[in-house]
Amino acid sequence: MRKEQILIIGAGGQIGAVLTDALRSIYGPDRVIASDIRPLPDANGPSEVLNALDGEALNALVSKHKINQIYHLAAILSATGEKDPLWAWNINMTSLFNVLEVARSKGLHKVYYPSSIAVFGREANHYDTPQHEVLIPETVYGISKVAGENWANYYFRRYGTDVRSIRYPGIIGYQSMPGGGTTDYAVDIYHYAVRKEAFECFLRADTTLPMLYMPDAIRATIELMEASAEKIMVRTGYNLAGMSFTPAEIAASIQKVYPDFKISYKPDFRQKIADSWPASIDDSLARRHWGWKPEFDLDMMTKDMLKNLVLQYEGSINK
Ligand code: AKB
Repeated sequence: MRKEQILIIGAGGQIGAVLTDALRSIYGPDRVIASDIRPLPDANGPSEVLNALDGEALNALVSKHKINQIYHLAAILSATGEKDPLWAWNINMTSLFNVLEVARSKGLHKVYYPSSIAVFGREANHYDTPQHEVLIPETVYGISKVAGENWANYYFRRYGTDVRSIRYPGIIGYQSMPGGGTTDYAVDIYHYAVRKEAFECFLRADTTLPMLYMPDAIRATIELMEASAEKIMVRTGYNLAGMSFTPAEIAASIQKVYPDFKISYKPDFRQKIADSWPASIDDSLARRHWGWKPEFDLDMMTKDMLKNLVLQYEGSINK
């Protein structure tokens, strides 16, 4: 076991819940402190209630648990952020500054800060969007991620704070639900399929977006954080790709397993957000610098999602 003391902020969220378990199996349950704004229901290790906007509370928690690594996963995502832009900006930026400041002042080993494909806008190349691309995002979430990446880079160059980041595509997993994103449909659709319900999609049938299956996302995050520092040559956020598909293609993939599955389309305000994002991502620097390689394609993910969701729904019925 390594002597790391890790704090996860936003451990009740879609990625946080799965990452907490993965890190506990590597470092040991007691070395990973799960925190969230609400009490965590069935924590398999130490947990704390933390409002990431409260810098003093964060400082106290870092001292109490002798934390030397932080994974800062709390954020307001693209769709929710558009409902109240200034509120979303305040949460995303204040929480990041609190984390960067505690990391700088206490000399933490490492910080993980997730970025997103939302950093890109219409001016970026739509296909195979390169790492170093023009960044003019159209959502407040995207603006906060561009700013956040730049602050991460600034803290690294100015203070040597070892902040690492990935520009996540849409993340799909069976263990937890996303909340407030534009790519959330790609999780919901599997739940509808398993419940044998028809699904109404809030994006057009032909909207291609970059996506990643949860096991690949967790592995990428841990591989990035465990790579030796000299390999991390991008200190903003690494482009990362898994697969790209449209709602029609994910529905067709589900229909290979459930031929009767039905989908209809009723685009809402999220269509405009999706249209401003890339269809596919060039992640060659992540591959070259720290060896990133995705494992799951669409059909492999569909089989795994459906298998696990069936087990989950059966388990909840039998409880
Ligand atoms: C969202 O849809 O807002 C997120 C993201 C791509 O960062 N899933």
